[in-house]
Amino acid sequence: MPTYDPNNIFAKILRGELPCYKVYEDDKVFAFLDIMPRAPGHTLVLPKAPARNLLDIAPGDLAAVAAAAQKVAKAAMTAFNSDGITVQQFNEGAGGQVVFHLHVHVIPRKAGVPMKPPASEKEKPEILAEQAKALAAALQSG
Ligand code: DGP
Repeated sequence: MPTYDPNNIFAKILRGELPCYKVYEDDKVFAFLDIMPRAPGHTLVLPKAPARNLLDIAPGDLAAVAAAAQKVAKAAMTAFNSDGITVQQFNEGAGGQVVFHLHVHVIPRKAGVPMKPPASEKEKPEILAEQAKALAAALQSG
């Protein structure tokens, strides 16, 4: 199995070396918007601890990520008036993983609206900023 690369793009975001549209943080987990969303409000939920994917993450960190993904999903139902939520998580290149720090995709869905293809289009910064604000507010009040 390949080892964790501390210079992956999400590790840089976690260290504050690159910007992000943050929506949630606790002692074990960090969540921010995907800049190439498959649907409005598409959020990535990450462990703060270094983990490449499902195959090497410590069970306690995985549990914390799952609990945070549930919080984000519930908040997204309110913030985006969603009809449902799609959760995805990819492992290794063969499994569809592109960035090698474990992340869970939480994707708000509207009935009848298909998801965009993965990483197809960058969202405008002002829209991401607005969505992050709405989601963070729903998380705080929920
Ligand atoms: P995957 O590793 O296949 O689960 O997908 C990686 C996702 O990360 C993809 O949906 C696009 C997103 N992404 C790529 N680069 C960046 C970035 O610099 N910032 C943010 N917020 N998202 C990114």
